[in-house]
Amino acid sequence: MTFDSNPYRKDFPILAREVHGKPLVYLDNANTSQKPQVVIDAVDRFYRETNANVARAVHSLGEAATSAYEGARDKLARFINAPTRDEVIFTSGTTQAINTVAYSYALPRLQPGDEILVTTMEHHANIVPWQLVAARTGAKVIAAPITPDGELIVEEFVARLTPRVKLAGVTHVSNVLGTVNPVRELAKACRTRGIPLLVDGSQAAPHLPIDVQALGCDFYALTGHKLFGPTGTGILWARKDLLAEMPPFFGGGEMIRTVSFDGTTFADAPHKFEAGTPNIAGFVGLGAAVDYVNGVGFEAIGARERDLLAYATAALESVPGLRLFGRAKEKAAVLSFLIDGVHAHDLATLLDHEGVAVRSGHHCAHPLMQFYGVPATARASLAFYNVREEVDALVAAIAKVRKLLG
Ligand code: 7TS
Repeated sequence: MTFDSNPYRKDFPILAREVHGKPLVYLDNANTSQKPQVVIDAVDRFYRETNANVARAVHSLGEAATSAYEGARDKLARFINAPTRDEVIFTSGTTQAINTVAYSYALPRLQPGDEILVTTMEHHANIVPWQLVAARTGAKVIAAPITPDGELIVEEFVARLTPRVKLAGVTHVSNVLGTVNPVRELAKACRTRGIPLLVDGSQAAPHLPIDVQALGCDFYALTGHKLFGPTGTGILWARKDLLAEMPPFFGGGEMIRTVSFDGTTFADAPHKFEAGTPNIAGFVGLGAAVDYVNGVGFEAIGARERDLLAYATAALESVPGLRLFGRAKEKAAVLSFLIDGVHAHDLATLLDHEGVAVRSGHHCAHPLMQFYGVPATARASLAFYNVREEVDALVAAIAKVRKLLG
């Protein structure tokens, strides 16, 4: 299969490989995306030419490594339009970012009876950290409902923003439904009530331009490995005044000002939240990924993904017995579905034999599966490097599976 209609495919070496003797059709981008050669090269070059620890050695390599690492922070700050680079904390991913807010911001503030408001469509990463700190404080986690089409019911979210709510969290884009939530509107409602809003941007960053100032949120978390960068990278952005009030979550080297047995004083953000040796090469790679994405541009990414979403939606709807989950008006190219009489895991396994990679399971969204009354779905999640021919391959592989099992 050649996919010459998409000039970006050649930037991603893995897309040229085969699986089970068939061309790879990689439709599991919401899980992790593939890496362009420029990212692979940046990591490789770092280890071959620059490797040293950061923020401590005065020798040449130490300085070069520090400037590459801090340079990545500048790139990420611009990528999300953060007011200052010091508001960008490097984490291992969204999960660590949200846990940092849970333990450093929420835990010291929560009282019995307080609430943390999220939505039914959250990933477990935006549910479980809140439950852990709620269990320690007597607070509780509540959820705003969604429609059967998979849209957040905004009035219901706003109605739950009572004085008991000490923090709200919402996913920017649902990893199961593709729904793009109206974050600006939610942030405005939160702000007028003095409630900080955390946005889980894991699934938004690869698809949409992000401007944390325009969104008006207080915390924004994202994952680097879904943004064409290395695994083990991510960021937490938070407003400077909030970071200043937050005690560190992890203690150790590189996050202190002075240490004695009488007491320790801490560095300012972001270093206060970056104890120990970070994933230096990973962040250098993430900086290269951001450069790459900026080079492609969100206009081109959006245009390709809109075309793919419309094409894939029509193609899947034509499959007899297929149920599609998530029909939001504002939607990213994520398609969850089930086929009558076929378990999602069996479907994903059989699709793999045709070279088609999709995820099956609960997608770390048990409450959403409970809402739809299903244990699992199959999910095709697309990136700008996918092409219509791959959607055709998915549909052809599904037809083969139906014939086999029907
Ligand atoms: N939030 C959302 C909305 C996600 O989709 C994911 C990962 C995470 C948080 C966690 O990110 P991490 O990098 O810290 O692990 N989502 C998925 C998925 O949809 N399929 O596999 C992982």
